[in-house]
Amino acid sequence: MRIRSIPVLAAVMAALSVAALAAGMVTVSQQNRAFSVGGLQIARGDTIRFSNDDKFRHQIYVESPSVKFESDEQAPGSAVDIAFPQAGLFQVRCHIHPKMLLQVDVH
Ligand SMILES: [Cu+2]
Repeated sequence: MRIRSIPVLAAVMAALSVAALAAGMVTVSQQNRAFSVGGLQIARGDTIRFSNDDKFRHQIYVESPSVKFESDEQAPGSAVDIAFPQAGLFQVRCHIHPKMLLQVDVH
């Protein structure tokens, strides 16, 4: 019993550390010239990964006093990560497609 429980415990510990690493990363798809969601709530320090699932380029940015981010032109199939270290409301937009808007509420 004791011998058999050790691998189980190790598996649980490994699963927990994977979950801890995964926490703090949210993926948003860019498809059909839009973000897959219009708004997101995340925790301070979280990162959003923007995955370009379109057949053309995007170029996203955030402009606020506490978070300034400008991506390079983002080729189809590529991803861009934006970290949000400060609480507040932020807007992610795209230079190429002005109608693209993601509201991010960091708390
Ligand atoms: Cu775009």
